[in-house]
Amino acid sequence: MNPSPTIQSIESVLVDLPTIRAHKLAMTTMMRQTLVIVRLVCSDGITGVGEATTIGGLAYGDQSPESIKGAIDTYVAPLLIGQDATRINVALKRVSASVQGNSFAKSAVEIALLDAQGLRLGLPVHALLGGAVRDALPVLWTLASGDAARDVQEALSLIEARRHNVFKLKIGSHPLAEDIAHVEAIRRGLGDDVLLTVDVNQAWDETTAVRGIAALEAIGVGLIEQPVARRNRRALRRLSARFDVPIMADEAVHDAIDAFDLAAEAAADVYALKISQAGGLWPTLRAAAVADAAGVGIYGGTLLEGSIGSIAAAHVFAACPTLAWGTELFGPLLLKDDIVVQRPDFRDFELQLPQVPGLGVQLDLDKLDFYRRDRSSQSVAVTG
Ligand code: MUC
Ligand code: MG
Repeated sequence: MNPSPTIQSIESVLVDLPTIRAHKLAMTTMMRQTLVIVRLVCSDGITGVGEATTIGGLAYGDQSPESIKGAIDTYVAPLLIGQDATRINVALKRVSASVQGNSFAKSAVEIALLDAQGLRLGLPVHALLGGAVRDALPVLWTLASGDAARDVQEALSLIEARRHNVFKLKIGSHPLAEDIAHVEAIRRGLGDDVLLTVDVNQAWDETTAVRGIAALEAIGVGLIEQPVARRNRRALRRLSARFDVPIMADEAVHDAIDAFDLAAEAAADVYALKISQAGGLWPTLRAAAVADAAGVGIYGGTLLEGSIGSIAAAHVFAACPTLAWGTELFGPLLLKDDIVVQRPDFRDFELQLPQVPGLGVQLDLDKLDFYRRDRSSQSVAVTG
């Protein structure tokens, strides 16, 4: 019998891609997205790819693209070189024993290991996770240009193109009355039949949230995401108890332990699960299992990953037994260009799950070369 393949090298590359338009969130406005791309080479000649992203450097969370790359290069990779590439649980346990936190770095490497293992066994990544229970995933679109009229036009053309029919609005950066007027204008423009959700990205205090959610409920908004600070679980619980409209935890729920703690307090009706906040695909499944056990709805969240990260997320959300609230895995569509050979397939309001071995996404090495930050041409490519 052949000896098990080992991990030979792990490379991480920062890639800056321009967005198709400004993307305005409560804490930052994005003009570009940075991907941390991982290439993991094994002794049997197989290379797996992984990815992690965040939003706005350190504006969204406490791990930046640069810190993710630093954690991988300096701490995670040296622990894994020479380890059995097929015993992914052993490899990740070894990392966790010596690396606290850093869920994004762990997730990117776990994705690359699963891609490699899928390629090796001839199985799609979802099959390694127990198998998909759906072959395509509903994907909403975030209207975040900052301009209500432009948002309405954008939504109408996406409905017409059968790409998205549910829309999330980013609010929280303006005075409450302005934000409510913005949501009302979009509701008027799209009519009552289109499901609208809002994401406050932690921007409100509890009293503002009480007024804001009451107004949004009256407008017919279908879901309220992370209205208050991530650590203010008690406020989240009081808001969930007070209002009929479902309240979704996002920044407040990273992993299975958060999922358990929030469920124990009945603090949220829905969880937005994100692969890198959870620490990878298996940790996402573990958080989803807790949500299921607690009767909490699951929503496939994004940190605006590119094609590799979004498809990795698609494999895991396809494998979740329940997914009551669909997904927002539209990250690749927000990017002007890509670094993969074939971009993900979005049609009929859904993202199609690749059914080929591994993730089913192949890096375009020329494009990677062009957009990698450590090339001097990069600064020219993304400015302006
Ligand atoms: C977030 O907080 O949900 C997801 C979609 C989007 O536009 O921003 C992200 C982050
Ligand atoms: Mg959110």
